[in-house]
Amino acid sequence: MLEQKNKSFNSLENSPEMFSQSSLVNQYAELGYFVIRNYFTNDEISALRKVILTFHEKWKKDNETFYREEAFNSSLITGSHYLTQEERIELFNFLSAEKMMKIIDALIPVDPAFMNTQLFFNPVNPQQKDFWHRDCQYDHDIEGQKLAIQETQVLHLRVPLFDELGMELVPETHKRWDNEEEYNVRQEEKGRTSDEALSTGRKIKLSAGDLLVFSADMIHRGLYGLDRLALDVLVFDPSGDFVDYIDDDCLPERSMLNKIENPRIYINSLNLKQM
Ligand SMILES: O=C(O)CCC(=O)C(=O)O
Repeated sequence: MLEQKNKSFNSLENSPEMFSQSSLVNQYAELGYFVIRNYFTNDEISALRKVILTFHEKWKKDNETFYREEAFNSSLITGSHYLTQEERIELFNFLSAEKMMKIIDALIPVDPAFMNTQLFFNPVNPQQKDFWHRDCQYDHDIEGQKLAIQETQVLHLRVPLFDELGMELVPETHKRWDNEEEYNVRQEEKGRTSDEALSTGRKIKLSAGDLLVFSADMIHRGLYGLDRLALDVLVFDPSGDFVDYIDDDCLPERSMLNKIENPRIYINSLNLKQM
């Protein structure tokens, strides 16, 4: 199934029956993202939705003011605070299933490591606007951001649990710096604001069951609307210095590893933490 050639490189619309790993790698290298439509079955998404909604309801109660006033995501979903051991194992199994590893291994062939999970939803406050950013801008000054996009590799794998407006991405910015319009909007310079439209943006509508893979450091924004609830898993190339981003509590305990079918990605993270 994977060996069949992708019908059109530029369409970026891959179906589970019609993609090859090498075409996905090429699409990612060229543009910084790709989508596989209907990658997950209804049963897989229903089971995942159940665990994630359990997390989300408890998280919202526990973070009521933050949720009401400014939140648009939560993180640390695999941690022990809101989910039982069984629920966590189910989630660990989904995130490291062969289906996911096929994609992750194609893009990060040597020892890919699990970093974190995030859950994106609509802000309660309608004044909050979706905003352009590169993930690395929260850790680096401008020169550091320029280096980050050349040197490091963090993948977002987005699994929408409901149909959503999706993401808007600026193709190729995983490997190139901002043009003037992008820079002024993203950095809110020269009177521009980060929620303004970018002429280079490409909207990617997503449905439950799709998988969107994109580079964390490309220019992107989530599009608020519909009933969005999207689970993102972040995975990194161990040659980058990201070990401090891993929360111990979000990794499986050693005793859980034998209940996870394919625990390699977590073992890689545990090994990095011990170095
Ligand atoms: O969906 C969103 O609101 C933002 C998503 C995002 O920025 C990310 O996944 O890094």
